[in-house]
Amino acid sequence: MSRIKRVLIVLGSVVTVVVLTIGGLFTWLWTGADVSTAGRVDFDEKLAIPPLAKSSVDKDGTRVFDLRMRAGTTEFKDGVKTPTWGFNGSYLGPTLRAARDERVRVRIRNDLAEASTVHWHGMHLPARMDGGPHQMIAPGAAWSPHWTVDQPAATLWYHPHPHGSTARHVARGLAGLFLVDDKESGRLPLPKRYGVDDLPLVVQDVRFDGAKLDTGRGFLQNVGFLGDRTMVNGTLNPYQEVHDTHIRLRLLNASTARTYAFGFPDGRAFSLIATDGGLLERPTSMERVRLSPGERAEIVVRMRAGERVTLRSFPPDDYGDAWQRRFSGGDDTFDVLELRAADRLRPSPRLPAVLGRLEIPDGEEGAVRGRHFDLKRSGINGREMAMGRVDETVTRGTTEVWTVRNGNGMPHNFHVHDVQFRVLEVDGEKPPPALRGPKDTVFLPDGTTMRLALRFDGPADPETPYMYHCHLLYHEDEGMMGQFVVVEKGQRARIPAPHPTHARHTHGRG
Ligand SMILES: [Cu+2]
Repeated sequence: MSRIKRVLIVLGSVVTVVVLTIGGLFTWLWTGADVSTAGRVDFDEKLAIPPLAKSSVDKDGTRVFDLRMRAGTTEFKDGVKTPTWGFNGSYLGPTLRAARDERVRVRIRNDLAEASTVHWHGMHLPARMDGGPHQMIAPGAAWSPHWTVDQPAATLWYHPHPHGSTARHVARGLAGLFLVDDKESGRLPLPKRYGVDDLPLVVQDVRFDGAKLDTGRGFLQNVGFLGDRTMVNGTLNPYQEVHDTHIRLRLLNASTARTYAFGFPDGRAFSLIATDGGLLERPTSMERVRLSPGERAEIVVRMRAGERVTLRSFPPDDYGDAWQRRFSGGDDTFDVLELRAADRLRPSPRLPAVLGRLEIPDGEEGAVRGRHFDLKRSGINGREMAMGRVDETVTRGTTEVWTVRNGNGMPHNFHVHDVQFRVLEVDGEKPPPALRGPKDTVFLPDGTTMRLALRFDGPADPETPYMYHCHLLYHEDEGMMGQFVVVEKGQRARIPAPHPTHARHTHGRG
């Protein structure tokens, strides 16, 4: 009897200790999982503005740029040398800029010790020039894609896309902006002096491990790497002096996994003027703009003389359940940039009431077919990405309606190469204003279904696929990606050349 009692007491104590330990561990994990830099950033570093890339014009009128991918070190903090990668410099890259209808050529040289690619995110261009995982540039090799810019003014960007290694290459510093201009937007009274009242903001979250950039994914972070602070254009604690009453911010979320909701602590409204692929039809006043990885937004902020205003990222609305919010970044707050207004400001012209006209069909008339995409971390439509398999074949010159659904219990987003699409519906409703402009990447919290209208009017190439994928780069690298080709009517897709499917980090095709 007493022996059984003793056993029971010991057993009871063990169970109590285990329960308390697990409970304590969970409480510790839960309370330590959200991050905030609100009110804790010194803003003592002048914001770096990425230089405009030099270019020359060929005899045939082609604008030619040079980009060199290389390794180096960057001093983010005084006296601390961090190993990084960059284009033409040690971190990030210059801003390429070209006008609609211009022919461009970019001479890229890979001086890294491993193969990579350069993808033109948001650009409408032939599949062979797209810089996806089929256009690998071996170490020491060069690649010179060329195309005619054939889309409205927009804030696009470029970054590597080697299958299985994209997150690592982007997080090392390989990213830059590509601004497209056009005549119509050039005539609008919008802030347009680069680096003065028109500020490019490449936003990334980082975490330092000593001098090194940490890229490790934390326990329970199922979206990928999440940093504990942000930087803009490679500047930690950035401030920018401004001298105009209207300041245009071209926001790019160049983070590998984090979703931001940008706004201002004083609750001031700003005007959203452009989304991923260019201008909205009219400016829309709002207090927050949510950007998942890869998305862009252009906003105009009104400044008062002498004030200091913080651009903050707030916990995004509708990010997921409490678990996702806590462990995947949805409860986090960051002070991103301080705008310091001069004591006297130049008055900016009023924003125009009408900005542009959406060049994307609404898809309800003349859409030849629909397709469905089920987003799962294990793969899209139940299949993990395979380089040698074409998932979808699209006929050139047609409009399609794609239904994209995320029921995977975690946030995802969806990016389609080559096109700017129109969001028709979000969960059966008309999309909110921030999704009414041209888009190439959309955020889908768990439980969301979106219908998108896409028009495929580029050249057909049955042998070279474009990608569609989750732009949370950890998910993309894991295989949350598929391939489509654009063909002439009646043409068949031809399977891309055989490719090792297991050696994810060694696809070297010069
Ligand atoms: Cu995802």
